[in-house]
Amino acid sequence: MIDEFVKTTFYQDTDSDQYGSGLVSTEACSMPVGYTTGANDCNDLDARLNPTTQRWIDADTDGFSSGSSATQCTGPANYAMPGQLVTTSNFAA
Ligand SMILES: [Ca+2]
Ligand SMILES: [Ca+2]
Repeated sequence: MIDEFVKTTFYQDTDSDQYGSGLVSTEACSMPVGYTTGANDCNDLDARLNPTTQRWIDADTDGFSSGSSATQCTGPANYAMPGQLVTTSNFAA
């Protein structure tokens, strides 16, 4: 039996990066404008920050990346987004 009145929880997506903050949620049959299905945005005020954010490892914090990267929403202090680092020969944006 199909229940046509099943509601799904949607989470507010303030920065429109398709990841919700989890702070504000609503239940609806279809996704409201400004909402999304996930609640895994570590910063819902900055569209550059979400679980697919690529961070470059700058182990010695000299502003140059070692060329290694990790994809995660929040990162340690020695991880930086491409725009925060000085380009080096082994830096691939
Ligand atoms: Ca978001
Ligand atoms: Ca975000």
